[in-house]
Amino acid sequence: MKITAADVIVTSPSRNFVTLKITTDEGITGLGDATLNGRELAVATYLKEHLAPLLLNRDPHNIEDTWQFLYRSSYWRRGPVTMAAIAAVDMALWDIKGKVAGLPVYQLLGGASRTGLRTYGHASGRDLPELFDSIREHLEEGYKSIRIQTSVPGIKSLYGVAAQAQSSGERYDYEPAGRGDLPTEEDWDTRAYLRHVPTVFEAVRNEFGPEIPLLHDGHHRMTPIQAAKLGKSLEPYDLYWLEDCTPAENQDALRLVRQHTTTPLAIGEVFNTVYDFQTLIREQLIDYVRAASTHFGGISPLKKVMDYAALYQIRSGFHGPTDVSPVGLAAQSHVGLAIHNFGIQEYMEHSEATNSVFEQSLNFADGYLHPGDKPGLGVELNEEAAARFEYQRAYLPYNRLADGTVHDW
Ligand code: EZ4
Ligand code: CO
Repeated sequence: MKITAADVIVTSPSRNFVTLKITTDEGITGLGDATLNGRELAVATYLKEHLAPLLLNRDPHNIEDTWQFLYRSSYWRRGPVTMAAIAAVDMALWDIKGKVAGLPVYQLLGGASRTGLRTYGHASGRDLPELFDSIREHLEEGYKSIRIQTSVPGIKSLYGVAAQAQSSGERYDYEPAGRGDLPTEEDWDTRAYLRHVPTVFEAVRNEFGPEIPLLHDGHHRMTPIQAAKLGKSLEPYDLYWLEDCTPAENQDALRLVRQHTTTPLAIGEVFNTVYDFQTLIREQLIDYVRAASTHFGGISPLKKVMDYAALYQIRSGFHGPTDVSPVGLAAQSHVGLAIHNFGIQEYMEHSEATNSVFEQSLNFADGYLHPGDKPGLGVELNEEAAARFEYQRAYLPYNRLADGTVHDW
């Protein structure tokens, strides 16, 4: 079998997505997700200009060889653009292999280790009553675990909620990539945040009891000692995890945080390769691997990093915002179903418009996600529908402190 075409489809049903479609001489096609939120066209160009010509005439069955060839032959390694492009190729080849075998990809990865993937959803609100409503809504939809983000008194932007959703009053279903020519500026004050967050968790525990697993995302905004302080102050509320407490570039920072708190830590949504996790896993500085198949080079390296993490009882918590497309979500759901050390899957439902473009066998019921049993990844792209949603430039927001200094967002 030979690859005869590698096409890149950019579409924007509610938000931008970049999808690679690989076609073979036997007419079998495979899909891969190459969406890099706010920088989508860089990956589309990387794929079109640099990888597509290398794929033609290759045997699609040689997934590992193709991955190594694309990773090593570029000379320039790693980085989100390169790794999202390689991820799309890797996923598309697993999709093809599954279709040829007549099996869903999780079967090729060793078969199911569980009946479904436990998920968590995002609850947020401007104040406690609004947050409680959001939590109740998620519980009614079947979610058994919930991420909590709220506004902080004195800060104008509602942390964890898109500026657009704030102004329109919509429920925060979509990731905060604001469409427009310039990013939205938000404000931030870490001291106010550190005072406020424990009071929110105390109120949520008082209202909803001790059982629900609760999560929180710090979005790289704290210094190590601030993160240590937050971890300690949240210990009475028994968090499932505290995510991205410090900026991801500095892995050494986690040693300090770890010495001070038993709040479990999750990190890695902006990581691209196993090397970003190497110290964190070997020194047991984290509890959950937050990588997404899309930004981590695909299914093959995600399975490998989880096998490495298993040596240290570290589990998965794959990044699952809506900027991971249904193809990327399916890819990591197959991995999650197959590995023994699965932890939890983040799940934000895609919009109806997104689901009209990506037809999926994935299903969500009673808080559990399953990639379905269609051969391959279980996602097909409706190209006619995709063509109806034209790309629109979009940016993530950014933060400034009261004195005008740019801060991590
Ligand atoms: O801001 O995916 O845990 N989830 C997150 C996401 C990220 C976006 C960035 O593209 O932190 O909401
Ligand atoms: Co996050």
